Amino acid sequence: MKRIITIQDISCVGKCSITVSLPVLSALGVETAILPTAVLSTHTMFKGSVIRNLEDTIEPFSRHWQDLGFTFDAVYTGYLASARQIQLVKDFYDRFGGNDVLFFVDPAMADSGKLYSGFDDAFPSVMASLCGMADIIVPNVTEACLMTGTPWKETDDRSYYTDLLEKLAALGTKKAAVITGFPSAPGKTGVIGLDIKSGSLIEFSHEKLPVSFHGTGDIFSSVTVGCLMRGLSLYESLETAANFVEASIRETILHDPEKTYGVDFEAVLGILTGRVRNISE
Ligand code: PXL
Repeated sequence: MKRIITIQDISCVGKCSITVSLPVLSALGVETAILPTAVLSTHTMFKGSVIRNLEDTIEPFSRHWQDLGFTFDAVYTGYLASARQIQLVKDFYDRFGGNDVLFFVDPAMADSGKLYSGFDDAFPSVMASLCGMADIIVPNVTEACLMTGTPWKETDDRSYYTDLLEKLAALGTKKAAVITGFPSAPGKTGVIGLDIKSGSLIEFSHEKLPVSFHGTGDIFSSVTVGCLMRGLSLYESLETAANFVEASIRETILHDPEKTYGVDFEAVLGILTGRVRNISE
């Protein structure tokens, strides 16, 4: 069984980061170790979240694991709260990274043209330097703009997104840059990505549902990493992730949902176990 490590926060209530990554990756049959960077009473979209920073554990925990000889097939990072945490993640990758270790970075820090609360304007360039070390990065459009110094706009001009992909590749990312929330056509949303070695584009879209929920980016990334670990291609992994997020949203809107709380992905986890059964047969 593949063993990966995910480095992000634990938001105790409000479904995102580690509390969604673990069930999703387990459903995909991937062992997931965790390195929590902070514990929060809720994620930061709720007012007044109480935060306990855990970044001082990153170095001693990783030294312990190194002494025990542990290895990981992938290092997957999500929400990181400070420039110091990013530096500590780079140090972690220096210890545990390597050619056979997938380094997957979701630069979760912004959406709809704005940084999440708690980040300053200098943060995206530090996140960009982490993306430059990664194999695969999955920013949304806002994050891609912030990391490349591109003015954010809502447009369906395809060349805006292909230019963004070129600029993301120039950060140094090794295998693929993928932009989520790509408005491929009116009423559609999707993914556009660049396979950096071959220069080919990966693209697909599906119906844009009229609501958006917190935490779906974390679910998308977790499914993608899990599918990659199970041997699916990047295209198949991204498509499985997008379909799973869409199914989670469809399930959620049946019950008069609270958007900040997150989606009812638990109800559709069977899609992932079914997908894995298909791969193994
Ligand atoms: O889903 C991204 C995320 C993760 N963790 C925390 C957050 C956010 C987005 O706001 O606040 C703590």
